[in-house]
Amino acid sequence: MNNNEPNKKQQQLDQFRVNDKDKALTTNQGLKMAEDEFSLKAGERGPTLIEDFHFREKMTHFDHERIPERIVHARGEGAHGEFQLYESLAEYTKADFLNDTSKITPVFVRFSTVAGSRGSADLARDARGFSTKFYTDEGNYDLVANNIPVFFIQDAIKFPDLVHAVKPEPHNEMPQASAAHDTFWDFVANNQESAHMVMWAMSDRAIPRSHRMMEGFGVHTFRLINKEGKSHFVKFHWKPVLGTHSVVWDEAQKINGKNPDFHREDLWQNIEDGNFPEWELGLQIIGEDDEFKFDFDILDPTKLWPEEEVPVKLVGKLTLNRNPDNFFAETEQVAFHPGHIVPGIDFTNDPLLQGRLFSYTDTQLIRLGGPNFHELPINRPVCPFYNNQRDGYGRHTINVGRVSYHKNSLAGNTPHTTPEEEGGFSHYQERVEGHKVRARSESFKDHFSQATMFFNSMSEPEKKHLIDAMSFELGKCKEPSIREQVVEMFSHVHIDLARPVAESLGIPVPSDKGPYNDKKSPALSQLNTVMKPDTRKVALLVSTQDAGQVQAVKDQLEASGMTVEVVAERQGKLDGGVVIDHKFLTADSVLYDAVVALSSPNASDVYKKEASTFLKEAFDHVKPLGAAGEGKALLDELGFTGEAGVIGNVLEGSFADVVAKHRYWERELSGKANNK
Ligand code: HDE
Repeated sequence: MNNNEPNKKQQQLDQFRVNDKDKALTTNQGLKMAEDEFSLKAGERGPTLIEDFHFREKMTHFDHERIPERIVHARGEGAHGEFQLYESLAEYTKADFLNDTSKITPVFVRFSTVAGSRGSADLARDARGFSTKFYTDEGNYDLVANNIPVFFIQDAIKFPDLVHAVKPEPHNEMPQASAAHDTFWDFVANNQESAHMVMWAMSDRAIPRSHRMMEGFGVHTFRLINKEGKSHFVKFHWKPVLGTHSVVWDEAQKINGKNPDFHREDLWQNIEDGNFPEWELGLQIIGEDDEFKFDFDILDPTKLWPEEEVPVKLVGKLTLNRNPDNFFAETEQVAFHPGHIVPGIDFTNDPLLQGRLFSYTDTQLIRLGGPNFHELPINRPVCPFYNNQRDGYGRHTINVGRVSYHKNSLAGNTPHTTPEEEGGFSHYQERVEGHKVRARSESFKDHFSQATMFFNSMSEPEKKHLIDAMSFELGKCKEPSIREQVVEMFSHVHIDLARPVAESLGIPVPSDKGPYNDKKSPALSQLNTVMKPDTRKVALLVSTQDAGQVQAVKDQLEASGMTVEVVAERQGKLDGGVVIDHKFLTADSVLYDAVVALSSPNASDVYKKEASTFLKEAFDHVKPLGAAGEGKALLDELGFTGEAGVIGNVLEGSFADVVAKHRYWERELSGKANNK
């Protein structure tokens, strides 16, 4: 913590943290129990007695341990952290946490997949949630974001339809955590506003390497309001300091089997190791006068603001530095809401945002069992809160006095309202007029231009991945008509996308709908992101005789910020004392970013076989490969020497630079790497 200022949220949570270690076991009434293994029975072999209050209490509590999972975003993990501003944004907003650069605002962040159940695997092809609760001195501000900047639909009334379509089908509850089925693609073909987000959902963005290597987007256009009451339109971004990186689809599917908690564990372990994940907060700002200056409607949530047209201003840093103590109490019970705002931030008329403002509290009322979930420790603001709301399930606060209404004379008309000039929230007074209609604005009717821009902006490997992803997903659909409808729809995005997908599905190629726009936004390609070796996980394959070299290689890689795990035939220690983290049985190449092989001349046949399999799979997943000493012979045997991203001696030259590049797509494009 800077300024030696205590973290207010952690101080507050400390009051609720309980450590049972070394304590006497009691009932919930505080009664110390002499026995906890046997229920009370009439005779040693007799029936259990209803009198056994201890058994009843223990079993009843257990019977009620589960709450409904989130209807969407059920699978996720969270972490605590803090946010600090680089420069005052007083010109745009009066929000206190965006004005004062010395202020450190505590945060809680939750990452999630969207479609799968709470126990589903992390590497589903899906959008990711990225929710941040800022515990500001003016109340909680929630930025409930995704890792994709646009959405499938333009109006919240269609959200239940979208979610019904993507979730497992209702008759047999299959498939789990996957959009690769008929109802999802039937929805897409018949709701063509989804075209742009489908492009993102089929791109590498939907299979992130880590939640630490993902962008975040507030999606909607919000408003910033300054002290003078002037409003600017704003879009919020999170830019990961480590860059935006993904895995390949074949790898994703295998990770789901080898370690379904891959992202959860990655976040947890890096925080435990002190590799605190960081993002910069970015703002795109458009003045009120420029609302209609663009070739898209800035209130349409299926459109992004190209960063080349509206630059992203980096204004502060988010750091996650503490894991939760209890998953249920914190990560499961946290309740985010895009309507939790502070003075200086306000809404626009984006019809998707307007509907979200209703949905979140509504769903939380059932999920968290009543109207008092704001009192749960993780949800409490760090500033005081008072009003005339009373009672309901699970009320903690003991409101003293007899006044619970406004206006009153008995309590001097308190709790009182606060004038806007003194920090009270007052809605931005936007002028609105119109007929009551159920309609889509004309300006929302272009569904394809930005989908085409996204396609144009992809590099060659990224285009290939998009085509492969659509071919996979549609290939899993059972109804031929759905494949045809979707391919026809995407011929409006680009024939270079629709044609190869149609060919792979063995269906007629739709007609060319060109000319297509040739607009590009280089910021959309992940090839233009930050490349760093930091926190990359390297498997060091060693045979039992390699002890001497192991430490030298390990030290060198760790000095460049990489994390090294030693993998050998058996667990334990090497002769020199180096700990073997995994044996081949519990490790797999898909769980690492890079592989380095060592081998002594008399390495066993088992080692050679296992190491070759490891290296071969990493090569197919276009990962950096290296060797030291005799290990190079393995690379030679496999024919990998001289290929892009393959280094014969990692002790010479900088393997860190090779790892920083993340993947060597040229192997894939040349057909040398085999991953489907
Ligand atoms: Fe959500 N969304 N959403 N959503 N959403 C929920 O709230 C909803 C949308 C997002 O980590 C639910 O407490 C509607 C966009 C995240 O706890 C629910 C619409 C974006 C999370 C809900 C949207 C999001 C949720 C389910 C269309 C990106 C996880 C559980 C109008 C900007 C929050 C809950 C967490 C969760 C409704 C669209 C992000 C049902 C009606 C767009 C990250 O209220």
